[in-house]
Amino acid sequence: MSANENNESRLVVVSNRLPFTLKRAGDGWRTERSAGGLATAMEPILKASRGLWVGWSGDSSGTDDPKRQAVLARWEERHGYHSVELPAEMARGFYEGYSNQTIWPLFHYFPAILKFAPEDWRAYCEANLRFRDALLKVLRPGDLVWIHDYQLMMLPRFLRADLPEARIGFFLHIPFPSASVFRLLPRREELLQGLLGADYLAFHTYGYLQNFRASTLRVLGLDSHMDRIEVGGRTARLEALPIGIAPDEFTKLLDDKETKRRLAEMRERFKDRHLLLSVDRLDYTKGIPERLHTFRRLLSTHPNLRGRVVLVQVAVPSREQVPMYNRLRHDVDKLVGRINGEFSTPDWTPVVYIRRNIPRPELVALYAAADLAWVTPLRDGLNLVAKEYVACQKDGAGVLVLSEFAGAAAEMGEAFLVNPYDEEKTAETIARSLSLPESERRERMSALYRRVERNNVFDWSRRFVENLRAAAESRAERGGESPRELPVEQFVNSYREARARRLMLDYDGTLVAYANRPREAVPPPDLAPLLARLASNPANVVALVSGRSRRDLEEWFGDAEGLWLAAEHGAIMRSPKTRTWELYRANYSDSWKSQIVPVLEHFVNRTPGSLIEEKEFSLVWHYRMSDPVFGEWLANELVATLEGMLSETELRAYRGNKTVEVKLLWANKGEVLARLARADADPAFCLAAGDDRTDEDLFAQLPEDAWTVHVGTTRTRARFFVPSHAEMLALLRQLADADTREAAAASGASDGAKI
Ligand code: ADQ
Repeated sequence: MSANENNESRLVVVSNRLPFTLKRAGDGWRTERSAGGLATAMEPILKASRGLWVGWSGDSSGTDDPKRQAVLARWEERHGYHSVELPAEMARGFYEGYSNQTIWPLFHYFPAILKFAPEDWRAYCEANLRFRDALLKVLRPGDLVWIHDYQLMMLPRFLRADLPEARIGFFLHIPFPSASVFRLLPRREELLQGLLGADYLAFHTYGYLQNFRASTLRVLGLDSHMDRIEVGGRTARLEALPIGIAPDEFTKLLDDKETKRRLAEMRERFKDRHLLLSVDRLDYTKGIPERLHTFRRLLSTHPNLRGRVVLVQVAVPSREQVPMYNRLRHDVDKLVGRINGEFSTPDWTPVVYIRRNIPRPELVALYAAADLAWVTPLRDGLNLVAKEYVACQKDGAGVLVLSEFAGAAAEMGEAFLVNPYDEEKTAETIARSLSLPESERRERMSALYRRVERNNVFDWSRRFVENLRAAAESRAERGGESPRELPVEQFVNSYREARARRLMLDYDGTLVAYANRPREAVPPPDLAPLLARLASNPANVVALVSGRSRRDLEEWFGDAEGLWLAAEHGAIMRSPKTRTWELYRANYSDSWKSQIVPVLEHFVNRTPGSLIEEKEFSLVWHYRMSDPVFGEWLANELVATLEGMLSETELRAYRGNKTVEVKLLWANKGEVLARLARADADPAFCLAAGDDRTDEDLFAQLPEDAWTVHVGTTRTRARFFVPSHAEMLALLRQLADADTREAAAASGASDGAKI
């Protein structure tokens, strides 16, 4: 796909479910409207755009049935809805499994009911890959891809790997939990990496955005800014953009004949009584049992309200295949029965419970008739019901009681905010708000209405699309800078074809994971033999180029035949021939250390968990074990302090991976390259792999066609990246295996290729 702006650029919406659901009807099929907030919100937008919608039909059976295919073909032709086929078992693990029993409870702060099965995670990834394949079929250059919600968090990365130029935006409809909760998620790293494939990520509130940033820092160690995060050489833009509704769709219905008839009916039915209304998907996050308990308390503590209030609870069944939802359904049935049994009189039933989807005109009539909307989810990404109620109270004096834990609370300040876990205070707030003078209720409601009207869904989608376009354009402008995920096959082939090769490998973070203390990052037992195996091929020059001291390298790799060792970022090197260490500069003195150590000690004293490492040619402040946010902040401060002190010297302070290192200007990995080049002609295949800022010197000095590989997904000059050290090791094994297979040919090669 080309990065060029295309005037024909379309909006391609991707979500788990299409606005239509496929249902069996006898031996044929019928189309139903999908329930839930997303379809309600996006429908008006798609109507207005010439775009496409890619999603699952909700049914996995009978895929060969021509009648079924005909229905899906009609969806495509008439509405631009492209269905993604998911086999039943995959759909179960993906949707009922990882999406709704792992991500959903955890992101809504219910870790105790989280369930995780590794096969569900695999199904989640496979399903996301199916969505990618469906997109690859329909995407045209310049299209804007708008991915929705928690079921598709791996899709941005999967799509980016195939289409590096794709313009990808992601919107999360549910909360992003605080980092301490997010950390509990099995496969948390992968999920964050998945999201970071997008050019633009938006959330309902700043709180969620901040939680996301804190999680990328705590889980992936990635720094970010309020509005962006650098990753894989790209910038992903971040924003808080709460969704709105299409208020006119509700206000227009207020004048509809059917709605008016219903409204008159309800007013008659509930006359002289306060109508309290709740409308929810039947989901444990919506706080329905808690609300019923609170209602019971209200009736117990305010006997004057008995006979004078009615709670209409509308609940649309949802996710009935997930056991937790069935249990909830029984609990709610029982509670409603209990309250009605306890308080009903011959002419008054306190709770009217409607457990089904109700048509829009009926819903609007209810919203208009209600004296109070009781919207108290325990956790909710935003909550559209609160906004729909306000829209239907355009000229009304209704009261909105809203949970603090709904995203909508961040923008609906005139509502009565409550903590749904506090039954007593919530009941008090309800009783008090019902007795407020009408003028105050009207004032609050009209302020809310203006807000709902202004921040409507069209505005929301227009801003999303504009921001996505801008984010993708600025990436395209920076164009060639972006690294791609390493194309493994091409890489291995290029190695096999070359008769002379040079491999320069960093150690920490590149071949092994970081450990809390530097000395703990010992190599796995097969690493030195693997490097020796590669170095034993006469066509290869293999150098370990590390910031480590010579003592560490000697201890771990000293016996690996044929391996070049460069310690302390190249300040000293050991050639495989002489096996002695050579220093770059004569007359080196380390008297500078006595001035720097006290500064670093000052920072160690202020930062629990941090420590100083002393090497021959440098001093390092490590803060991997410290609180990451505090650590980053102090690292910036330390660099700023040192910069002033060192400006007149041949020393500099560098930020590494959870380190600040004071080292000599001339000790850098680029110098190692010069040294190797003196010992050996330029090879046809050149690999440089590294993960932190010191490796960037090396990447910068290599020719265009070198295989510069960054390990991890932070910003880099390298042409390619692999996600972690595990993939890097697997690659080296593949190269060594390729050598073994060509051993016969290699044994005939000239010894001259090797030093
Ligand atoms: P949901 O969890 O589905 O959405 P919500 O925002 O309240 O929650 O939307 C529910 C929608 O379904 C509303 O439009 C409502 O009118 C409709 N609805 C509910 N019960 C109904 C019934 N019985 N009959 C007819 N219609 C009914 C997710 C997130 C939310 C987020 C939205 C949008 O969980 O936090 O606000 O996406 O981003």
